[in-house]
Amino acid sequence: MKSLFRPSKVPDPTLLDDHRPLLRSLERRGFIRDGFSLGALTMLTGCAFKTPDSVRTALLKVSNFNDWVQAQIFDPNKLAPTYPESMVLKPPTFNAYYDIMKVKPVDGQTWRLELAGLIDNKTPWTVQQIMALPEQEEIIRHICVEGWSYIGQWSGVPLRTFLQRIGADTRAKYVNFTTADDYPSSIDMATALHPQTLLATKYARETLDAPFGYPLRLRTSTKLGFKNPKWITAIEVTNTYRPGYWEKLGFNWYSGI
Ligand SMILES: Nc1nc2c(c(=O)[nH]1)N[C@H]1C(S)=C(S)[C@@H](COP(=O)(O)O)O[C@H]1N2
Ligand SMILES: [Mo]
Repeated sequence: MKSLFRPSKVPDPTLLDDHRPLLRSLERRGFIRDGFSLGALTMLTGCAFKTPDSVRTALLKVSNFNDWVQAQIFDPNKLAPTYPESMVLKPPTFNAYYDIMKVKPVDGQTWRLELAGLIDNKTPWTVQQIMALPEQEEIIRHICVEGWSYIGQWSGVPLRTFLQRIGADTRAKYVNFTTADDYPSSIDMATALHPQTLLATKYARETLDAPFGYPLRLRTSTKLGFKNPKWITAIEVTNTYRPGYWEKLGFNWYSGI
């Protein structure tokens, strides 16, 4: 319960409570520390906060600044750590914005990967065609903002190779993904071209199981878990920013590791 008699000069700490995901996102990337207070936000932004909305606006300002900082320092050629096969978790840990029992498996027979935007050849792809592409394998850590992680073994065509194959304009700013479960997601082109960014079709050398994104999902080594859309149905190359599922809820878009 909020105290009705809180002295007005002391910021109300419950004002931060509605913004935990955004705060965790900022904390995760080291921009703010655990225990970040309203007092600290006041100093950072020079504003006095009285309403949850004003707090949210200030946090988003910090978050956008952080996007910019991260984009400046992100090195598209820097590789994330990889791990030995003995450390791979089988099966992987499931997560989505709903329970695993609610997963609706994708039918590989009728599935097509649609292409849109700044791409020369927009012919849709079948599962067989995707599986026939050159494959790369990597064992990397998956980190979820919710505070857990695991080491996974993924294979599939590097997104960079795929974008070249379809004649995508790699000077465009964004690669946006549409998924079968209505979970839009968007990454910057530098991440799309990163040598460890895969369109994954396999986990631990086996075709992906339904909960983990069959037939096609993204695996980035330099982004948080939520930037790895599963059950991809369309890829768009564009200069138009389209916020993803979590970004619409206030998470930071860049979300690099
Ligand atoms: N289509 C889709 N992709 C998604 C999600 C989702 O809800 N829908 N959740 C994301 C989140 S928050 C995480 S942590 C990872 C979990 O991937 P995993 O189940 O393979 O470990 O998937 C990401 N990709
Ligand atoms: Mo996540």
